[in-house]
Amino acid sequence: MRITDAKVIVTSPGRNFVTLKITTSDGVTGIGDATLNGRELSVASYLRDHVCPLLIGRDPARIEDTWQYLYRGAYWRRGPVTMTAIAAVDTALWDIKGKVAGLPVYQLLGGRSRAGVTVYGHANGETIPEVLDEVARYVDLGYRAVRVQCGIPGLDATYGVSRDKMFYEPADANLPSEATWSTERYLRVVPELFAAVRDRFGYDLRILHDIHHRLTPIEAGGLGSRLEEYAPFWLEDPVPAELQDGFRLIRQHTTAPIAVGEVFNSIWDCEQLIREQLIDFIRATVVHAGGITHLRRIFDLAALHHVRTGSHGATDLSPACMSAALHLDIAVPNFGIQEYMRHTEATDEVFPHGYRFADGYLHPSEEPGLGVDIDEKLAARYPYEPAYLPVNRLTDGSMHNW
Ligand code: KDG
Ligand code: MG
Repeated sequence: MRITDAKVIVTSPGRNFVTLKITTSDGVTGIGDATLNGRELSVASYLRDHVCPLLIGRDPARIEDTWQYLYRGAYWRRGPVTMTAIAAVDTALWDIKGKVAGLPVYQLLGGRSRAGVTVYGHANGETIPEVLDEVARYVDLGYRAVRVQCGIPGLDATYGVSRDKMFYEPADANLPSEATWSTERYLRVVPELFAAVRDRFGYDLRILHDIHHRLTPIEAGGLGSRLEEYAPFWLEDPVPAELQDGFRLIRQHTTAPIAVGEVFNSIWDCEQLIREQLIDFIRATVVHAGGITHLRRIFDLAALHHVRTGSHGATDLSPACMSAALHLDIAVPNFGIQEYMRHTEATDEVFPHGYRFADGYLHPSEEPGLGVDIDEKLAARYPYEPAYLPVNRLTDGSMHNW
């Protein structure tokens, strides 16, 4: 069996998605997500112009060799565009392998390690009472874990607080919109938010919070120590992770669990964080970290160092990524939690899939392969729409991290 076609499909059923579809000489097809929010067309071009021609004629069964060929063979290693493109190829080949074997992919990864994949959703609101109502909605839906984010008094727009409640769609304009940030105001409101959530919902619910790279290590350590009494499940992305030594400083000041990695694209971005046990959860995901093959490698390294998984799963990661993530989540020994922000109805129609939510868990598809497809005719009805993520400035106008 040989690869006979590799096609890049760009579609925007409510938001932009890039998908790679590989077809073999036996007529078996596989798909992989290649969506990089706000930079979608760079990956589409990388695939179309530089990767697809290399795939034609290759044996689709040689997943590891193809991964190494695209990683080592490019000379220019790593980076989000390259690794997202490699991820799409890798994911599509795992899909094909599963279909050829007649097995869901998780069976090829060692089989089930748990009954279901525990997920968390986002409860957000301008005010704390609004957040509490959103938490209640998730609890009623059966969620066992909820991420909480609230507006910061005195600031117009805050990360994580959006109009959409069940979806997460920050790429909101054809040029980047601007948000304002004040660390001082933020540090005042978060402990109040945690206190209110624990007061209303008690301690059985897992509560998570995303700092979105906005603090310094010492600020993050201080916040973590103030939140310890509310037992956070994790504090996510407390600081930009380029300076990995900074995490030692956080650790010196708090035992609040730390989760990092949604912008990581290779094992080299987290090797020190994992090896020195500076984090508790690694959030790298299939689409941005080199596919199932490479993410498995990261998760295995993490398992050696008491680090659990907590993959990114915002709405901008397509159902093709979510399907693949669930096969890994159900199989690996050190699974922690999976983020699950739902997709719009239009997206679900373009990407028919077999995973399902029940009682706070997602369950991967039992169909051979990944159990997800793309309806190309429907996809063609939703042309690409330029959309950027916002940028973020301090109150004096200086650029800050979004
Ligand atoms: O594309 C960026 C989003 O996926 C990101 O802002 C979402 O931080 C995020 C999260 O934790 O879901
Ligand atoms: Mg995040």
